[in-house]
Amino acid sequence: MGTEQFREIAKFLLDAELERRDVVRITKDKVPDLTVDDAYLIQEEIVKLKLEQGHSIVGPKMGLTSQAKMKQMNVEEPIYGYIFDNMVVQEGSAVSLSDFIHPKVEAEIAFVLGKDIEGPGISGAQVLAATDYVIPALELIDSRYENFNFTLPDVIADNASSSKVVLGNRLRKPEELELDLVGTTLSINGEIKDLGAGAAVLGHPANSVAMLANMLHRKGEKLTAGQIILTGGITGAVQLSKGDVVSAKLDGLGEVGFTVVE
Ligand code: OOG
Ligand code: MG
Repeated sequence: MGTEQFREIAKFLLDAELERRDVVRITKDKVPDLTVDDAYLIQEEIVKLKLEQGHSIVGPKMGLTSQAKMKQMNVEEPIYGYIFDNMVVQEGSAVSLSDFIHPKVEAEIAFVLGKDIEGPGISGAQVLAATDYVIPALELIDSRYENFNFTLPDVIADNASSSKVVLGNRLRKPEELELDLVGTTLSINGEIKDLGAGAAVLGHPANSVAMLANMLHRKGEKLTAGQIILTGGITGAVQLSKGDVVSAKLDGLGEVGFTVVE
């Protein structure tokens, strides 16, 4: 496969996103032998196309970093993707179901870096030393594939199902908390749908950022100061419906929420 075909598949997935239409996973007929490396090259083309459209990168994100997520999606390896400026939703605001295909929400911890981090061999402790703030976050994922039915290369090529992010208003210094012990609940209309703790994410969410730095190093890239990085769902993802009032509470980090309208 060459750049031309990567770009063609990237456009196919981007069109599905723009037209809010689900598609059959690309490993079904288009590229049955797609490797993980080639899937990241398709993702790179998606990133380029979004940049060409005038959007900017807020930061990379990690996905499938907890057992809850890996089991739910039947994929056993962490992945990364990118969040863009037009994906960020104001905390407390309303999102419209018509902007999505079949959105789900998951509770996460986001890191804001104060210093660049460059792999290889980055540890969670090094990440904590380079982090300015941690923020409670809700990620809205919206796989472009029918029924979120995908394999590892499919979801990588699809920019890790990225769609929207809601960030809490409160910034906390990472050293003020033990992030692995942060109890987390994800509620819809006042009912707890799922719960967990920071340790669900690779033992400690800082390990997720460390793994990301080490994965990006293979492409000659690094994490940069100011980037906002999602560390991956602590909870499983929950399907959204019209009228939902969504809220996550993260012990010591605070609350973050939004509502869903038609
Ligand atoms: C892939 C995206 C995973 C996370 O936090 O685990 C992700 C998916 O589940 O569709 O963002
Ligand atoms: Mg996520």
